[in-house]
Amino acid sequence: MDSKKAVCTWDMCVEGQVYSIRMRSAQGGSHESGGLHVSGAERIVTVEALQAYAAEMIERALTHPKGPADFINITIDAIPPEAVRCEEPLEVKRHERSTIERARQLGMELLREGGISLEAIQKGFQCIDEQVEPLSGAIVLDEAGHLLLPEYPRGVRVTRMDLHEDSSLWDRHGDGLSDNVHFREALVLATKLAHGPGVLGELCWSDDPAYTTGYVVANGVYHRLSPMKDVGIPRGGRVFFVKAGTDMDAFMRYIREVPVLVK
Ligand code: WAQ
Ligand code: MG
Repeated sequence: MDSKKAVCTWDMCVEGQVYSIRMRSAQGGSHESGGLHVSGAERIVTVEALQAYAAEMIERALTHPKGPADFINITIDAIPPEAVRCEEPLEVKRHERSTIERARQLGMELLREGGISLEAIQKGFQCIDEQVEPLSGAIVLDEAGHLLLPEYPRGVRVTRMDLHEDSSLWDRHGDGLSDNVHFREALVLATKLAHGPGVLGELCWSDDPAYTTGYVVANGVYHRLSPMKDVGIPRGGRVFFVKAGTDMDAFMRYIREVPVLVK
């Protein structure tokens, strides 16, 4: 199987049955019972491909750099084809800096230009840097830095998204970027999120100890920033910045339930 591509074409999406398949894994038991998050993955695929993707996700949870998971949850559900939304990928810009401080400083400036206060941005960095237990999802802050969903101390997860087989992304970036799973999955998530109700921006870097490139989304642009952390640091996370007053039930329904293919 070519794991690079979602096996869903535009025609199938509008005419045939597709499925959301998603995996989350943890160590020391399930997330609900206090286990530590190891990894997660998301695809939208045809029925013929489900078994192969399930196998790939299990492999991924068992071979993650953070160590093998002892809890793996795979959820599969059918999606009505007419519910699938297609979105253009966000514009991508690349910024490399000589130090973490400089890359982060630029990330802060870009988020400021997106209408987010310095307090909120600093709190966002703190939420990722100072997490006591690994985040398994994103922290949601308003533009002033207030926690919008305090009932989710480990974060909320975006689900039901993938890259469309015919996406322009496959050949737009050249230089091996299309083979970069971190980048591809992050751009898919960021694109879905950016179309959500009230969303102003996002801050992210990986929990993969070897992957030091992170990103911010502001004003509709996905800014890749290197380096956002030192090699060897197992802490990463996401912060979603959402306008104060946004209907958070509608926000949660969107990030969890609306299937989005990035084309
Ligand atoms: N929904 C919400 N938050 C999530 C999700 C999700 N589906 N998946 C991961 N997170 C949060 C969670 O807190 C993780 O610890 C954190 O994000 C990092 O997840 O252009 O690989 O999968 O090269 O490690 C950035 C790519 C890669 C930059 C980010 O994130 C680039 C990455 P990871
Ligand atoms: Mg990861």
